[in-house]
Amino acid sequence: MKIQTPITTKFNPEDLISASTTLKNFGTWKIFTHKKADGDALGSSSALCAAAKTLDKNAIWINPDEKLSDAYKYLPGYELHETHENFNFENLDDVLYVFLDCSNEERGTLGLEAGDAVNVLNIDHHEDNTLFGRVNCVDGKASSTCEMLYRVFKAGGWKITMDMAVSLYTGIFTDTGGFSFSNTTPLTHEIAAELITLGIEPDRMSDLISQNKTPADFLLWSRAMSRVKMFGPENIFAITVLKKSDFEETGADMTGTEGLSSMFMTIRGVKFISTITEYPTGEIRLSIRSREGSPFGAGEFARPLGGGGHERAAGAKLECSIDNAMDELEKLIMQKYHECANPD
Ligand SMILES: [Mn+2]
Repeated sequence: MKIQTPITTKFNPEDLISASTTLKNFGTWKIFTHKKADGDALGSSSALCAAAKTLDKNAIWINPDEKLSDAYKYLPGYELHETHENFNFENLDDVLYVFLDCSNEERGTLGLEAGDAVNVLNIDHHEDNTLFGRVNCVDGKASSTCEMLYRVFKAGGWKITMDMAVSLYTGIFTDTGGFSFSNTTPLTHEIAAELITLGIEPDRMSDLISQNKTPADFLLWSRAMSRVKMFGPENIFAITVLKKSDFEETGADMTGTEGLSSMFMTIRGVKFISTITEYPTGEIRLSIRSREGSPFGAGEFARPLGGGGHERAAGAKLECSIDNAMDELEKLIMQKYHECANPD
């Protein structure tokens, strides 16, 4: 297993200038993001494609997912994205590979090996980013990759068009849970304010982003809700499970789980939750959330399981059968809880 060390050094604002200069130096940008792309992954990809237009660059937007969430169809250029699970990264003079919202080179389209001599620009806000790019612009304190991208655009003196604003606002809104998570800073609000000044309508954006569940998604969610198990001291832990058959029987697809884990965080007193999802491939993945008062953070729980993410939101894999997954996860959580309660 690869040990990922969280970034402890302070972010250097010069990195914003390096990122914008690097973008300006290349004629073609191939834009990559992580698997199971969320609002920030898609918003930042779309924003960078929109920026390419204003700078007369050639941009190609590439995703590893076969199907992207329909909820983000409104993003400018959404219909132009391509799907590649694997990609042949080559060292070409005028081609820049831009990775957005990826904490390491394995989270998205595969094919890039750490240390490959190709032009990679890595723009992200994950604290556990492995700085795998030739140029890295990573601030673990930023709310979102869209916030990072806005700062890169500003550092380059680029004009923010309405298309760019719609995309940037989407990523900032979704990664901050509508400006409600602890990653929301004065800067986040300042950027949002400027996007609103440019013409963004917050009520319209909120409807576009939040009012997007299908009836099948609700049937799926009701199954997850009916299986919630709460445990631990004062029931601060909650877990649930969705099986492959739940997707087949409700008609929901894998994008239907977006927002589900955050919804479980609304249970009074719950400080840490994890949703187990069985993928069509049989792979079992955990979506993890934590809040103030949890004995350990989401990222801290995910890392020993080969996963990663932020303090408050993370993901990992679970190696067991789906029928034992709830028991297995409960055991892992209680183990971690006892470890934290009795260090040594
Ligand atoms: Mn993000």
